Amino acid sequence: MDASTYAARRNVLRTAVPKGAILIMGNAEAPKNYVENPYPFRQDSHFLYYGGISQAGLALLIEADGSEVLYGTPEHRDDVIWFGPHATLDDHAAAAGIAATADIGGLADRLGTIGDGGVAIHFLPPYRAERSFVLAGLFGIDPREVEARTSIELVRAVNAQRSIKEAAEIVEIEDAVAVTARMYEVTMRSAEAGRTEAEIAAIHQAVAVVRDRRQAFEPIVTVCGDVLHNTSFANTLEDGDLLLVDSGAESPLHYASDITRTMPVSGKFTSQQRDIYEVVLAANEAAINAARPGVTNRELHLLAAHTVASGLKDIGVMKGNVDKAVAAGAHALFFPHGLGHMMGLDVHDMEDLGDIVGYPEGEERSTQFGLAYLRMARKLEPGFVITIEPGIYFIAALIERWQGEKLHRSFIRYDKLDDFCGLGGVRIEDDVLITEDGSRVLGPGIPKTVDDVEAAMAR
Ligand SMILES: [Mn+2]
Repeated sequence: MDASTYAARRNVLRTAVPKGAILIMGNAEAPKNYVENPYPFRQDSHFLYYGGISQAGLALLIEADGSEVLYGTPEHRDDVIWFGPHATLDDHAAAAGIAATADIGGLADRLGTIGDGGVAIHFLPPYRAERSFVLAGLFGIDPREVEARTSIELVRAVNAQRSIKEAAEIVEIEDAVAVTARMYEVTMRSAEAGRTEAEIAAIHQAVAVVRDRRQAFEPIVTVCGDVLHNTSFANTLEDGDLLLVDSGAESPLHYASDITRTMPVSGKFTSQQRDIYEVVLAANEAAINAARPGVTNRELHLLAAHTVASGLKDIGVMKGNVDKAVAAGAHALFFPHGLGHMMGLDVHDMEDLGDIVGYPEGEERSTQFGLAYLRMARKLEPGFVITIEPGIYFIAALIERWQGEKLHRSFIRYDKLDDFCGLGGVRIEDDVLITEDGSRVLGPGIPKTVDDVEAAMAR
């Protein structure tokens, strides 16, 4: 993407927020255990969207008259010792189509002058504590007052703009998914009894690392898929286990991908695993086939829930009227999370802006268990990129709790659940673009049917 792309995006934003100045803050380095040993740098996604500059310590100010200034730290004569020949602040500004640069040391004074003139300064809510302190310093206020000073007008404008992906953004996402597809190809070939989750996680991520790509988030690689946010790699794979992998590489411009596949360590699903897998696959495909403009993501979620409940009834785990079971939320014992989320520069795109991204104004999250975890409920539009990631899990502690509380006994056959203990979890996740008349799964195909997964695992 070149300077004209970023300039055009800023023009759209300027038109959507016509009055006042707009301040887009870049990220600073984040110390891990002491200042000089930071976490790997990741630029703020809004800053990437409007400027594309992956460099710490910058701020972009769009003044009320439309003039733009990139604020940063001027070159120090010793910088070349540590960084070698490198792009200067002026180089970065030129690449982003920003006409002027200034010392960030003068930003507070400039903001003060603008504010004294009675002009509003719009900025987005901070998601890092350090940002709150920086903003507090810039505006001369208490850090606890920063949240209340953020601009809902700017939040709405950014959400509206970034929700609709441009063609060049889809290219980036498909590039990210393509690398992720290679990660899964190697992983399906490598997963076997005796190897550890850590070994598989290393093999999996290496495919991205050797291409100089980062992960969009910390991957899940586990034989305990029933622990939904399992970040441990401590187990050894055994025949009979299901290995669940949820991961995604970043594109060169830091767009995300987010894919989940579940595979049998032995290379062949048991008949019980296959039964459960086929239900999750049916839910994944039903939601993808139904995804189109005008449909709400809540409807897709409930369609997937219906498919899960219906399939589990066929298997003998659930019973009764499927519509009533889903309305009551009984399926959430097995499918407790939401169907998916927006994806773009962030793996959960723009979640720093809050529920405004996933919920239309005036609509709140449900309080029902399961549906409450649906991050994205709003009506789909062409250009949205969403994940579709239904799953079925046998979570012993949750089953025990529900059974103890005698919950949904008319829909759940608790007496049958002992047979499924130890199965873990199955999730199948794809990244999906909403098109003018339907949807398209992004990236090259990644083995998903029982036959294709088993074939990809064959050695
Ligand atoms: Mn996801």
